[in-house]
Amino acid sequence: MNQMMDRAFTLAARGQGLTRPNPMVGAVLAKKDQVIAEGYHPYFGADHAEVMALKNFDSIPTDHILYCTLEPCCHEKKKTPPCAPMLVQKGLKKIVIASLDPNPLVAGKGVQYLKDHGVEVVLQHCDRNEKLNRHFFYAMRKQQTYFHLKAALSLDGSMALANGESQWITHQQSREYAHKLRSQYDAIMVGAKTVRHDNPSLDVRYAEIAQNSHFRQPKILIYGQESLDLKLKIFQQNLDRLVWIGRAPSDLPKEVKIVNWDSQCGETLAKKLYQELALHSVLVEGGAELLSLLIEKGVFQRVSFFYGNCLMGPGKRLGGKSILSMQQALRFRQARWLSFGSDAVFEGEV
Ligand code: AOF
Ligand code: ZN
Repeated sequence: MNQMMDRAFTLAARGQGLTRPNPMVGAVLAKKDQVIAEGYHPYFGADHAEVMALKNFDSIPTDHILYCTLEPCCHEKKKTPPCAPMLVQKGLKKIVIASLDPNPLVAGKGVQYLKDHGVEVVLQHCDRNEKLNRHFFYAMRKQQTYFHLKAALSLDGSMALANGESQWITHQQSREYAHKLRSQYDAIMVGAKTVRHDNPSLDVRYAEIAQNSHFRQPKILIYGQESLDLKLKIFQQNLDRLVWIGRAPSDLPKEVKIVNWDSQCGETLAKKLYQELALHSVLVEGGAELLSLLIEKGVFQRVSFFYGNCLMGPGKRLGGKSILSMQQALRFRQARWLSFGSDAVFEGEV
């Protein structure tokens, strides 16, 4: 990859966890192999990468090229003014982009606008965007929410003891990694039984990003139908963050939003969450019943299985579809193992 585009991606990644559900975008203005100015989209609602990079320029010299990791936007009626007209107005002559913007409101129209106004546009396709902005690309293309399943398991494959106890299977170090993961998702989803049993806070605490004033805690989605004690931790914070999925118990505080969804109905949860809550990404953290339901229905794009250094005997396990031959066993793409002390984490994509 061109070194300017490489730099633009490095800058883009600084917005990780802060721009969601917007994509991370970086931009570099260069004169031959010299960087003249740089910018990135720092957080949701803030200026776009191109605006940040060019804020000190009233007009751009004709021998300067802008490298941008994403096609400049051209649509209106949104948080910030569109970038493509600004680039034309400042006299940009050439831009190199790494991907078209999959947002249907842009999707090539930004490039067309630039070309129509005499700007040379080079599309230097780069897979890095697919990884960096995997949630945004998936949600925009499929118009549905990206699901990442996360489970903590013992070495012998239990997620909890028969009595529901599961604290703790993994150690602090891998829990820090889990919090970093949480920070990258629009929402964290759990089953109501898990909330009742574990009384989790479901926020990002053990990660530096939580100190950033622009960081917004992910929403909390609770799936199930059983009544929960209102003294539980999730009810002791901003109730705007809570969404109940499924048939809500009658004593739920009225501030909690409800999304009616029945696992037996044809409509997929991924479409429903996208349409009703505009969520691009959800990290599902358990318990075994909810994870098994989503595995059975094939509602997942990525998994993280955290293995703790313990044997727990026959307890609560993951279900899913019965597999009749090893040929049908699901194997993951981009598989990798991470290790945190004596814990190991498997990650892969469907
Ligand atoms: C760009 N440069 O740095 C980003 C872009 O609500 P807004 O104004 O922030 O616009 C969000 C949309 O703009 C987002 O859905 C995506 O299509 C595009 N993001 N575009 O030219 C940027 N972050
Ligand atoms: Zn823009």
